[in-house]
Amino acid sequence: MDARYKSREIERRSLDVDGLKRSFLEWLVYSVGKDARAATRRDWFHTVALAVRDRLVDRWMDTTRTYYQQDAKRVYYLSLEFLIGRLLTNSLANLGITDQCRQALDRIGLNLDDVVEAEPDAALGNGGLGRLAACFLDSMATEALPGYGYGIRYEFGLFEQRFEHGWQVEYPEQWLQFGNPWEFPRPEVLYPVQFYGRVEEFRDSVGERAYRWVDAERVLAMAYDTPVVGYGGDTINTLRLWSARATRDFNFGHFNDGAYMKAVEQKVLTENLSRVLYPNDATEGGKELRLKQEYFFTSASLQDILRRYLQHHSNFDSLPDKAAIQLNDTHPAIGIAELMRLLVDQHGVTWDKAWDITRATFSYTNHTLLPEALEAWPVRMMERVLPRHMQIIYEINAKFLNRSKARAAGDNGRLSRLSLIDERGDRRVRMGNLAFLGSHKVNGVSALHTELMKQTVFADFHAEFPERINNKTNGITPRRWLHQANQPLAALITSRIGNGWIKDLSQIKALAEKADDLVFREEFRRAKRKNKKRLAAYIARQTGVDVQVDSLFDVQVKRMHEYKRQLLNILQAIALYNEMRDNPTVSWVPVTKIFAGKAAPSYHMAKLIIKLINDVAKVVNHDPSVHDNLKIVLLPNYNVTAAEIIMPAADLSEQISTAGMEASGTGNMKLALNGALTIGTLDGANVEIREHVGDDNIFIFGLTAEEVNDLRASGGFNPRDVIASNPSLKRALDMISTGVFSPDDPHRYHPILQALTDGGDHFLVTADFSDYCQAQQAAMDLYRDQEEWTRKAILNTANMGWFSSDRTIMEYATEIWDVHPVKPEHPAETET
Ligand code: OX2
Repeated sequence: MDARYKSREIERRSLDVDGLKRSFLEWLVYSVGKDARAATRRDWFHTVALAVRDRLVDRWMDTTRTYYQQDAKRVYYLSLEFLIGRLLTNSLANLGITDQCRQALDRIGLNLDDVVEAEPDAALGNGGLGRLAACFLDSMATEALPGYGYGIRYEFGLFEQRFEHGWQVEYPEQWLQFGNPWEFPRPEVLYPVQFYGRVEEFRDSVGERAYRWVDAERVLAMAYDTPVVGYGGDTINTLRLWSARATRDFNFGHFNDGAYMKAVEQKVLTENLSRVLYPNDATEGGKELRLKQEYFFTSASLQDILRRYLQHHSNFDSLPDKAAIQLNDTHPAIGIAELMRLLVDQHGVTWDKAWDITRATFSYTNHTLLPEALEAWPVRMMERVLPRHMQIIYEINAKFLNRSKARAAGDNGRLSRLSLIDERGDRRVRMGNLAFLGSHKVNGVSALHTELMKQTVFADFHAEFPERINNKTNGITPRRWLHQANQPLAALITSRIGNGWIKDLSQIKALAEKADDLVFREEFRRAKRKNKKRLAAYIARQTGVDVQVDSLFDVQVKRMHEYKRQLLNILQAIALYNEMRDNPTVSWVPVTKIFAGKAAPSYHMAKLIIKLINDVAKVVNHDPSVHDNLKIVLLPNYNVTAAEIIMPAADLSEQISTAGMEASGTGNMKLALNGALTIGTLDGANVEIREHVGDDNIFIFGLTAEEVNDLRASGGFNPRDVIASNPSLKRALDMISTGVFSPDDPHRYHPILQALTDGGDHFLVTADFSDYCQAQQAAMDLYRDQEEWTRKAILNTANMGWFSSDRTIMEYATEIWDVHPVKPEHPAETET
C-alpha cells in the first residue's frame, strides 16, 4: 500500500487529541473546502462530524460483515418515523471520545458546545412513537443485537413551530438544507415500487391460476444509510432510509413529443413521495399520499430484506429463522400483503406456505386505542392505488372468516368485527386487524394499555388467538436522556456508583441508599440547580421571560392534544393565580409553569389551547400583584434538542392524561429518571412508574381508567354540575369567557368552554379538576421542605432503572424476535 495512503488510514482511526486535531484541520480544508479563518460554526460542525464519522466506518463494516458471515438472524424495525435529534454528542459519547474531541477543538481555539449547536435536529417523527424508534436503535446497537431500522428520508421533517401573536404558525423544517454529514447515499441500492395499474390473471407453467400486476406506475426507492453507534462503539448498526427517485425512463414519450418541461414536472411530482412527514400525532390523515408513503418504504424494505436473505438461502422456508420484522404501529402493515405478493407472485411460493412464513416473520406493536388513530383505508382507494394488495387482503380475509365461522356460529356481529373490511358506510380496510392477523405476536406498550387492548379494540381477536397479545412496556435510552443530556447529574452518579449504569441502568438502584445522605442530597440539588439555570437562560432567550431559578419548575412537554389535558394544567394555573392575588400576604411557593409542544396544523382545538396558554401567560407574567410567584411559559418549537435541556431541569413532571387514553408515555420516564416527581393519573406507564418509585414518591390523582369508562357509560356525568359546585373552577372559566385573557376578542375561547359544558367534557377535565388541584397543593407543600423533596427526587432517579429501553429491547429480542447478540469481529484492529 502507498505509504501516504497508509498513514492517512491510521490517522483516520486515531482517537487521541493530536490525531483528532490533525483530522479536523485536514477535513476543513480538503472536504469542507474552507480556510480556518473563513470557517463558520456550521463548517466546523461538518468538519468534526466527518472526522468522527471516519472513526466509526471500520467498525460499522466489521459489524455488517460479521452479521453476514454468521448469517445471523436480524431484526428489522419498520417505522414511518424516527425522531433522532442531533447525532454529534451522541456519537462522541458512544465512541468514548468526547473529552479528546473537546481538547482537540480547544487547541484550535473552538468550543465543542458551540460546534454542537450548529447541528440541525433530525425530526423525522412527531412524538413518542418516533422517539421510541430512535431509542430502540440506540439500545439494539448497545446490546449488540443485529438490528436495522427502515424508514423514509423525509426532505422536510416535522414543521418548525413559531408563535405569532400567541398563535402557532408552521414553517418548513429544512434539516437537509446544508447537507447531512451522517448519511451515506447508496445510489446503487435501488428498488422499484409500483402504484396503480391493474391485475392480470394467467396460468402459470403448471397450469395453476396466477396473477401479475401490470400497467403500473413505477417509482424507485434509493437507500441512504446512517450508522447507529452502540455504547462503547463496538457494534455499529444501520438505519436505512428510503428516498423517492423517478425512474430514468420516466415518460420518455414526452421527450419525443418535445414536451421536456412536462416530463421534468412529472419527475418532481414522483419524487414528492418522500418530500414531507405528515405532521399528525396519533391521528390518521387518510390521504392517498400517506398510503403511498407507507407502501413505498415498506415495499422497498421488504425487497431489501429478501435480497439479503437470498444471499445465503435458495428457498424461503427459513425466512422466519433469519428475519424478524417489527411493525411500528400499522403504518407499515401493508407489508403483510406485500410479503405475500412477493412470495406468491414473484417467487412462486404456494399461498399456504407463504402465509405461514409471513405470520412467523411479522410482529406488530400497537401504540394507541384512540379510534381516530386506527388506520382504515377506503377500499376504493386501495383498489386503485394497490389493486393486487386489495385482492390479497380479500383472500386473507375470506380464508380467515371461513375458519372462524364455525366458532362464531350465530354471532354475525363477531364475524363482522373480526373482518379485515369494515362494511359500515364506505367500505374500509382495517389495518389493525390485518396487522394482528398477519403477525405471530402483537404487543401493547404498557401493562395497562395491553390489558385495555385485550378488552377493547382487539377483544374478538384476543378470544380467537389468546396467546398472541403480550406487553412490552416502553423504555428510554439512558445514554441520551441522562448521560448526555444531564451531565451534572451523570457525573455525580458516576462519582458514587461508577459508570456501569450507562450500559446497565438497573445499577442505578444503588443510589437509593444515598437518599438519606445529606451531603449527597446537597450535591443532587446542586446538579438540578445547574440544569435549571441552563433552562432559565434558554427560556429567557426563547421567550424573553425571566424566571426564578429557585421556583418549582412544573413541566408539561409533549404534543398538544385534548386527551393529554394541557387545558387542565392551565386552568389550575389560573386558579392558583387567583389564590395568590386573593392572599397577597401568604408566603407562596414560587412556581414556574413550563409548557412546550406542537399541535397538528389542522387540529384547531389544540391550537386554540396554545393561544390560551400564551394569553394567560401574558396576563399572569405582567401582573405585579403576584410578586413573581407565578410565571407561565410556553416554549416554541419543542423537539428532541429542546427536550434535552428541559428534562434535566424539571422538578415536577405533568402526566395528566385522561386515564385509559395515553398508551404509555415516555416523557414521563425521561423526567422521572432526571429526578422530577410525577404528578399524574393512573394512565399508561404512570401505573408502572408508581410501582417502581413507590406510592410516597409520586402524586397520583383523578379517575382511574375503569372509573372513566363507567362514568362515560353511565351517561350521568354533567360537567355543569361539577363547575357549579367548584367556585375556583367556575371563576377560572368565567374569566376565560368574559375575556380577561383576551380583551381584544372576548369570545375567542367559546369553543373550549363549549366543549367543557354542552360538549359533555369528553376528556373529563372538570371531573378531575378538584383532585388535581389538591395534588398540586401537596406538591407545593412538599417543595417547601427541600430536604424531603430531594430525598424523593433521588428515589425517583434510583428506581427508574427498569425503564431503560435496553430492558425493553431485550424483552422484544427474547420473547418476540428470538434474536441474539452477535459480537462483531474487528480484524482491522488486530492486524497492523
Ligand atoms: C404514542 C402514544 O401516544 C404514547 O402513549 C406512547 O408512549 C408512544 O406512542 C410510544 O409507544 N402515535 N404516537 C403514539 O401512538 C401513535 C399511534
